[in-house]
Amino acid sequence: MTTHNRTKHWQALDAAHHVHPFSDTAALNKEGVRVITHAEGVYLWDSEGHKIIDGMAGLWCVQVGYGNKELAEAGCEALRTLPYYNHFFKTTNPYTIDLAAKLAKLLPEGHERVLFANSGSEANDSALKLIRYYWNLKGKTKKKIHLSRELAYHGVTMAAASLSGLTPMHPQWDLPLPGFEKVPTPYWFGAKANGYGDIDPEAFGVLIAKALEDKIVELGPENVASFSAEPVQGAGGLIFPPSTYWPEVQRVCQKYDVLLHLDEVITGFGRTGEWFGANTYGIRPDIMTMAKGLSSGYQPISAISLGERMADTLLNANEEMVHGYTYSGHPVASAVALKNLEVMERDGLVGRTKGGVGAYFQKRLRETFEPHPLVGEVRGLGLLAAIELVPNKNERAFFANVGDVGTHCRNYCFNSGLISRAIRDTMVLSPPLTIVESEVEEIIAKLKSAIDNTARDYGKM
Ligand code: PXG
Repeated sequence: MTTHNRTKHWQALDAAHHVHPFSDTAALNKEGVRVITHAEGVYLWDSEGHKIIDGMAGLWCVQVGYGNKELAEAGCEALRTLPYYNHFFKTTNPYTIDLAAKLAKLLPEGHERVLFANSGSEANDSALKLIRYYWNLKGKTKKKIHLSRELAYHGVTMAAASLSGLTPMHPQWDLPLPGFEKVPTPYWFGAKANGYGDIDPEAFGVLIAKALEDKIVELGPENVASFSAEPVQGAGGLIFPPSTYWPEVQRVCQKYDVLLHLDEVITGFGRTGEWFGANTYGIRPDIMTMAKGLSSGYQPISAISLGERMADTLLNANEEMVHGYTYSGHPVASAVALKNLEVMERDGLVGRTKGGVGAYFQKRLRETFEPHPLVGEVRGLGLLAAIELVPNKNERAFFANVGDVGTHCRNYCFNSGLISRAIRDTMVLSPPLTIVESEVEEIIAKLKSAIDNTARDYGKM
């Protein structure tokens, strides 16, 4: 078969049998999917032989880049030695033991105990169950409401989607479930457009934390179980909170005895230049969830870590904890995740994300895009960045048809061989932590060309 016929063959079979996540199946099949066949470093190749630079590290997860042989070999070795066994029958395995111990060393202070699951959604679902169990054990059985934020993304299970604050995720499934309440997001760039006036970032951070406090008081602290949040909101548009926000949130949660759940699914494992977003912002969570970068996406695995307070209560209940998955702590996934953390540590990937290539990435993005007529803000930390495309450069207002300009720009990126995500009209980057300066330059050049073309098409240049 020729390359092109091979692509057609795969596209036809995919259209006939494979239902894609977050997709309009009929529209997708009309357009035809792109078949990704292999990957190396920061590059992907499709079945037509096109080379694509992956500015998103897959779905914000491939920390060590593609094609890492050490991770592949660790997985193979586990597949040959112990392809599967569970932890239910008073049993364990060396890979999962070593991974748990390694995590205990890397996690924020007090987080010594971990449970495993297979995705970010499952980890968050599990976290909410553990929070309920905690309050039940404490005899505070009225504490049932789970708070989270507008524009939050916490996954797609019934509970994780209920926790999510991206409203299009709800109506198809009659969600959110009862007992899930939302509070505002500390999205300063959108503050003016969202009716908060011309407020400075620090005052805005305090105001939004106060809205959490007001909500807790309104609902009655005796009814509020937890507050869940991403240290930096990812899929909601890369929202970096003002410096005043997290200290205030921490104080509010403590004051009203509300458990603080940090969703580190994107921010974990070096993304912001520290091992966890908790380190970056000085947050002391009661419970944390992580996935993605834990295995660099090479295997599906996630984890839930318990802070001291929750661990002491849950693990000294003197009864069976009735929770766990067939694949909790899967030996192959554990072996790959362990090797991933060892490689990240040995190669100093977190340090280079903060001071080395991460600092270079931030500086070059700002130099290139801050002066651009279509750009309202460039924000970022480590190897995470967002570029707001706006109608009037200095006004912090959005386009009327939210998402059109972003999608237009994203299409230019795709067609030039760059994967960047458009969230509303915000262009987002989250490349592998192994990226080098010349690859940063390639991403910037392609994105610049896409933004220039978009600006011309919309009469802004
Ligand atoms: N929490 C956060 C903060 C996430 O970003 C999840 C939980 C759920 O993880 P799983 O493994 O169940 O998918 C995520 C996932 C996007 C995009 O387009 C983002 C995610 C997933 C799919 C698409 O930005 N994040």
